[in-house]
Amino acid sequence: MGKVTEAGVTVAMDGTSPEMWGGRSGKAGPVTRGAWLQDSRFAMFIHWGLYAELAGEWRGKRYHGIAEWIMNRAQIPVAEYEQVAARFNPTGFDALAWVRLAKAAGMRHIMITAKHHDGFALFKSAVSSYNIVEATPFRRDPLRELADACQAEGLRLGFYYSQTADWHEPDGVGNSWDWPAEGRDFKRYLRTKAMPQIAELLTNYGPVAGIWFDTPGPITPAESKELVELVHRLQPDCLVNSRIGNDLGDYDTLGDQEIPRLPRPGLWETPDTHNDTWAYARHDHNWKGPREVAERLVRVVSRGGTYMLNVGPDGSGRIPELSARILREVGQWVDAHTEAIHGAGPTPFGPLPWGECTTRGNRLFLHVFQWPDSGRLVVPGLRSKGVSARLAGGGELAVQEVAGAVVLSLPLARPRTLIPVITLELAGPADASRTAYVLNGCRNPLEAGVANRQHCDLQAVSWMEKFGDWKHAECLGGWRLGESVAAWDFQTVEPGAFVLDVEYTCPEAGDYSEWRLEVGGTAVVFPLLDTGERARRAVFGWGELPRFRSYRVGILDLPGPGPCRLSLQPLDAAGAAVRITALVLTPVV
Ligand code: FHN
Repeated sequence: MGKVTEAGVTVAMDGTSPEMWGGRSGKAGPVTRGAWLQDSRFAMFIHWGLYAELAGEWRGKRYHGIAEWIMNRAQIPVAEYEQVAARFNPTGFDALAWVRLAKAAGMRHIMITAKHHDGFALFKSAVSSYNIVEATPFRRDPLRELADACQAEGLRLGFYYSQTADWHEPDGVGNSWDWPAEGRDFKRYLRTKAMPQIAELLTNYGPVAGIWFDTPGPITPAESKELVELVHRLQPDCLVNSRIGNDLGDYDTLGDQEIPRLPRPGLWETPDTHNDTWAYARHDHNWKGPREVAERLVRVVSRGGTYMLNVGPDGSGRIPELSARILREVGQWVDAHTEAIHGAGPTPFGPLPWGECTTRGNRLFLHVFQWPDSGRLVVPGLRSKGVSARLAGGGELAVQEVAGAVVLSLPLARPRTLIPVITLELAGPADASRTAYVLNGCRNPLEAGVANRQHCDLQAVSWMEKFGDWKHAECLGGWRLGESVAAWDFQTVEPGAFVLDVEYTCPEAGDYSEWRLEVGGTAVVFPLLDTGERARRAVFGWGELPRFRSYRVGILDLPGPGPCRLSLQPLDAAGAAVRITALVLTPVV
């Protein structure tokens, strides 16, 4: 279903490859439009439409993965899918309740699917009668009600619009089960449906925060540009995301669930699912709990982005209670730490083994994911003098300045909160280095992306497990016998004994490859076993299935304090098949 371009890159039009997310707007310079996105930092994404009524099931069969794709996955003919509209009557829909939930979660804007790939408009449209007001017994316009509720509660509202895929229209992209692709006139689709409907959204609902385009597929640069111009002509302040395609847009939408390892300049966001689907699926209970949500929010903000977390209301119009309860709990934490989230800036540090850092002026907010049981928190790489520290909900903390680090004395008991936050007040801008540290008292991942590489590659691996539930990892691969070496340079603040685990994925071809690791003058040789990775999955035929596991190498002594180097190389040709995502050093207890 994908298309191979001249460059030999697969451009997916079917949602089964990460290339479907289009280019990046590449705008890293001064923000000209949408500075509010940086203040917002936390948003609610809503996927809601006819697919919510189906809840991930069609004719008694469950479709695991992203439920808004059910029309495509079950190849439901248009005429039959239209019948779902005839019974869609979500009388439990309460716009104010959704908006208040977003607000209670600490979210500052909402982005909702006005029209997803199934072509059904969740708003009153003069362009197509295939809309919620005309085609369903519900007859209400949820976008109108949401716009009013957002206005009343002071939240911004934007609209998702699938500009390329439209499975309801012969001229839209993606429906190969009702019509052959030959004869498709995509330009006609743009002129007669997409553009007029986008114009309706920008004319009938007051100020629109953004039009969120998706899966650009074969849209041409001229077509993308025309859509951007349409949006800005009708509402000059309305943001367009980079999934308009062809490296356009006002800001970057990263891949689904993609959180970058490093701070990233410019305006950008990470869209994330709360469970493993965007739309409601009756069988998906895999919610991220409050701490996981809060940690993912903090990770995104600490890289300089905005976290857009999705909810999938059900066919009655209600947001699943468990999802709502978790969001409310996150909101209580966000409310207590608004300065560390809304409008907060990125970390000045390299990887922090125990958590993340966000900033505001001369204040650093340390988000301690792993509370050290030693009662000492080392803030590596902080050279600023005259630092004072306060634990939220606690009091002043004793601060010791040591060479190249600051050490805080903590209470032994972890505060009872989702993430304990410590505020550091500095006399001026942070004087910090991005050097990596391995610390006693916490788990220290040495990630692939941080390694110095000789003759091996850093590969971005993206895959899905059920369907559309994207996962991402950076891996060291392309190992060559006798040539490749990866080395991690880091500092220690004291000597220590650590268990070393390798996190990796490996197909049968790499089974029992031998590896050599050297640190502090000691060499260790060990095998890596195959992890059951499959190059292509037998069942669906879409993409590879890496299977990461942890392999325990043994216990190592690290010298300290001072610089340290850990290097790794394959000892046989089978190592070529292995992809390593991190070495993890955990203190021996
Ligand atoms: O295919 C869509 C998918 O259904 C969902 O809307 C996500 C949200 O980012 N976007 C596409 C896949 O990335």
